[in-house]
Amino acid sequence: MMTAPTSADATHDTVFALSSGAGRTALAVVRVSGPAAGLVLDRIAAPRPKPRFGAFRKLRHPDTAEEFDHALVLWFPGPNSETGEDLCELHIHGGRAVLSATFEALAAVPGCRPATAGEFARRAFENGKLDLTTAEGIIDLIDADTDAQRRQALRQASGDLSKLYESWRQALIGTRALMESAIDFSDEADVSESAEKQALAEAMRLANEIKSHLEDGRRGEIVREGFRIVLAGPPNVGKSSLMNALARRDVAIVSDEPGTTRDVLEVRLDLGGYMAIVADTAGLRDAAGTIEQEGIRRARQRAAEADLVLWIIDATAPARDVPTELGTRGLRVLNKIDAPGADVRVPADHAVSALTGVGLPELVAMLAGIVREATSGGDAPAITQVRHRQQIEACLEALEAIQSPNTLAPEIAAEQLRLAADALGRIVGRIDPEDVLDQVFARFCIGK
Ligand SMILES: Nc1nc2c(ncn2[C@@H]2O[C@H](COP(=O)(O)OP(=O)(O)OP(=O)(O)O)[C@@H](O)[C@H]2O)c(=O)[nH]1
Ligand SMILES: [Mg+2]
Repeated sequence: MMTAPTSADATHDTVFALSSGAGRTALAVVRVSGPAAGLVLDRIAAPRPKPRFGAFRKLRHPDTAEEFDHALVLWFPGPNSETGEDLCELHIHGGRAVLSATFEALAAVPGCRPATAGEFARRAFENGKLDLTTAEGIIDLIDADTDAQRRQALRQASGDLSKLYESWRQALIGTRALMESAIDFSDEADVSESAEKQALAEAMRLANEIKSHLEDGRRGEIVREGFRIVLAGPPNVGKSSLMNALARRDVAIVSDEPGTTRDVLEVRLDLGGYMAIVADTAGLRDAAGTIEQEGIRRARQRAAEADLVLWIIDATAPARDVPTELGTRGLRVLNKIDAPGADVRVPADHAVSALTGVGLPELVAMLAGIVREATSGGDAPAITQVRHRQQIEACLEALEAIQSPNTLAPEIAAEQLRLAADALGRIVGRIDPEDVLDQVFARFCIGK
């Protein structure tokens, strides 16, 4: 994937791209953004239509005047456009030949070139039409596979998170100004002391609010990245069989030989509208060769990072107990209840047969319930990305340095408040190291 150009000249170009889906379609939307967008209409789709009104036009090559399509065209002069620049849209017929003729014609207009991935969004960001958090929401919306992901992304794309972070940032800036006034009036003890007290109280209030936002059980990240379920247990209990049954396809190799699975295998499942990532792992046992040992190490690591561990017990050989390290994120699943000699009285949270499918729908419903529980948290917007979490933690850390027994000089407290506000500024892209911007916008596809 190409990355968006960052040099200043590149943004003076006029860029074009197919913004609708690729392939043979009835209609395709080509967007053109930049100073030459109006010229594009004059040269290819004259006369230029009234701003923000659709008009039917014959499209012609700017040099040969050869007609290549009939299209609906729209004209959005900047700054009232999606990118903030002059922008036009050509709703052409969706065939490959029409599209390539359109691109050829556009490239023939001076100053026009094809857009790189995310370039439209990047321009919108640079013109203040979009903040970084909202941009990330739009990417997530395009990428969303499940209903929960779509709902959360739409919320972020409509600015819910940006508003929250921006409101805290503004409050911190205000608090810092108050703290600085304590410094300015330091020869008037009363004024200075009350300003400082007020600023400290406000910093503490914000710290508490931010802290409760951090303690959201990762629900936003779970929705976005998927709820991580790990299948673990001794060798040969049917972990891979269960994974295949859940995925409804043969993902993992199954055999009666203990130690079949040596690596971590993953499948993505839609569990009642929520994304889950189910991982099959190597059976845990002591006697094992070096490769299997590495597999076991990976299995333990995955289990430690999981949101939920399904500990599989073989009903025909219920030998081992659930290891205590699985803790409260473990669910015991008794497998092979169909097999001759199966002991169905072995204590477990649920019983299934990966072979016949008995008990599987109930297991799926149980898992969906657990994921729903883990992601529910009322109306407050949740943190959706690690990138945000890191900055919020940095913000809180800066604030906590101020509060606890306040021995800091107001100058230092003011500086801590600046650090806290800057951390939040990085989330919405007010303080924008280029590399973060490049990373975020490179995730967009071309034409967005
Ligand atoms: N009867 C019966 N056999 C099962 C069931 N689930 C798995 N098996 C059998 O148990 C054996 C082991 O199954 P696997 O799915 O490979 O077990 P595993 O836990 O992944 O094993 P390792 O990868 O070696 O740790 C195979 O012969 C399966 O056919 C079940 O529900 N009923
Ligand atoms: Mg296996």
